[in-house]
Parts: sequence; C-alpha cells; structure tokens
Amino acid sequence: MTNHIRKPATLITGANGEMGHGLIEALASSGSNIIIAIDVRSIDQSLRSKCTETITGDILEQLVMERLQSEYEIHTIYHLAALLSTRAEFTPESAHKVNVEGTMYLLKLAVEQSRWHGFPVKFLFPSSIAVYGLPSVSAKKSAGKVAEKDWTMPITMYGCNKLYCEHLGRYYAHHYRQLAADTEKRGGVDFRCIRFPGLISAVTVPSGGTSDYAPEMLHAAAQKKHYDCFVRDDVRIPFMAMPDAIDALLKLEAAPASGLSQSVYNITSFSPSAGEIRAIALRAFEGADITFRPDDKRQAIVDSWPEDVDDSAARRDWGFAPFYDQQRAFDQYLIPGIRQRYAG
Ligand code: AKB
Repeated sequence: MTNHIRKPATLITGANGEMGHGLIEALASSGSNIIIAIDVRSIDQSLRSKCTETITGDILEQLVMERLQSEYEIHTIYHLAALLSTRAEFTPESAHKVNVEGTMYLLKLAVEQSRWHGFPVKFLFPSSIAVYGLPSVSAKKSAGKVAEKDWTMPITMYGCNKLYCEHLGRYYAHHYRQLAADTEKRGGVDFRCIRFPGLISAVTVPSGGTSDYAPEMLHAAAQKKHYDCFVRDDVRIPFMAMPDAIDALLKLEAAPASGLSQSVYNITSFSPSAGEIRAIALRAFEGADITFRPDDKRQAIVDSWPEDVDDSAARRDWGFAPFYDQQRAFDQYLIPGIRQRYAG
C-alpha cells in the first residue's frame, strides 16, 4: 500500500514485454517517475528495483483495476499490454478481450483518475502498421509511403483491435459522455498514439508477432542456430530499433498538447527486405545459417502491411527523429548488442 499522500504515478501495462523493458529502463534512468508496472507474468527481477511497485495481475480483472484506482494517483499510462498479430490469429476472441476490452478498462481508469486529481491523464497507446491492409503485393509496392488516413483495412484481429482502439481513445478524449448534463465532468483523457513499425531489440526476443522474423533471424544467427525464415526474401516492411521506439513514446508524452494536430502518428526508420537482413546477419555472425521457407499464411499478413509509411506528421508536430538509421541500427546497436547477449 502506498503512503496516503499520493504522488503522481506512471502506470505501465504489459511491463514485462519487449517495450516494457526498454521503457522502464528509460523512465527509471530519468529518476523522476513513480513507476507502477503491471503484467500477467511476473516482472523480471532486473526491472523490479527500477519500479515503485510491480503487480502481477490481469487488467481484465476488476479487482486489479479497483486497486489501481484506490492506491495511486496516475497521471500517465503507457498501455503496452497486447496479444500481437500471429498469436492473436490463434486466439482471436481472447485477443479481442485483451486488446480491446483491456484498453477500454484502462481508458475508464484514466477517466476516473482525472476526475479525482483534476488533471488530464496522458494515455500513450502503441498501435501498429498492422492497422493497414494493402490488397495485393503490387498495390503494396506502388503505395509508397502510406499516410495515416490511407489503406486502413486490416486483415488480422490484432490490426482490427488496434484500429478500433485508436478510435476508442479519440472517443474517450473528445466525445465521452457527450450527452451527459454534467459535461464538465467529461473524462480528462489525453490520448496519444503511435503506429509502430516492426521493432528489433538487441536485448529481448519477441514472441507472437509476424514481423518477428527480423529479430528472430539475428538472434538465431548470433547463436549459430539454423533459422527458417517464414517470409520470402523480397518482403519489405518498415522497422525501427527498439531504443528509437522508446524515445518516440517519451517524446510524444512530453510534447505540448497544443502542438499535436492529430491523435495517431506513423513513425518509422528503415525498410530492409528479409533478404537484406539475412545478408547482414551472414556478414556479422560467423556460422549464421538462414534459409527461406515462407509460410504462405503469415506471408499474406506481411504482404498486407506497407513497405513504408509517411511519418512527416510526427516529425512536424513533436520532433520525431530516429537516431538509428539502417546502417547505424545494425552497426552500432543490433550487431554489437546481440553479439554481447550471447557471448561466453
Ligand atoms: C507484430 O508483428 O504483430 C507486431 C507489429 C508489427 O505490430 N510486431
């Protein structure tokens, strides 16, 4: 139980996931945050010391939400909990519960929190390139840099969930209880959303995603393990190094609301083909053994995602600028970081 003088806290859901690891490290290093980390899995020991409190619990459980409401004064929520695109296809109804109902419970918590402490609650929501649905490989290749308003016809449950939650967040921020007499009590939700590309971390390996072939390939190569890549060598989607993804979340959170012209932003850094990633892995890791054995069903998902996205709005409104372009991402972060992870 926290002390009765409730200090402004930051809540991170899905805290034990790939983004959660990076975000907790970054927030803890800035030192100014009371971090409440929640995940259905036990939070890694390495993260516990960096958090004020760690909760092993499910955001779908009402008691968990009531505890968060009663014990903390939450001013910022990073809602990272989600079932990613591949895993969600095997359990679509569970994915809907986690990805959509879980998000709605968190938005409701934000409304209640803002009523208590009188400040808007910043709600940082990671969406995805999975909200896009290009109808064919030729359309994908001719689409070029896809803007936020175009091609939003997702073919996965995860993509549908993320697209709907983008609208849900906008609703809670601007239209919630619009017919209520006491409109001044509308929820103070400051919803801010980033559509992330595929993310590659040197320190964690993803699970359940369809863009996972890129990190899986690199981490397998560093361990001299054979890897059958489940997409064709010519497939191309946007990617980003994990540190840039974390920096983008923090930069959007810190941006003045007055400068944000939209609630949903594309960001990206580089768009290598799977074959180009393989070539880099073969050069970097002696003994790398990577073949292509496309899984037609997962390939169809990746073929529906854009080759590139237009992130000019993020660059204009809140100064998004990735540090790691493709060369720097592999040479300065991924190869040395992954090599070190498996050294010895
Ligand atoms: C996935 O592959 O499902 C995610 C994503 C692209 O959002 N990494």
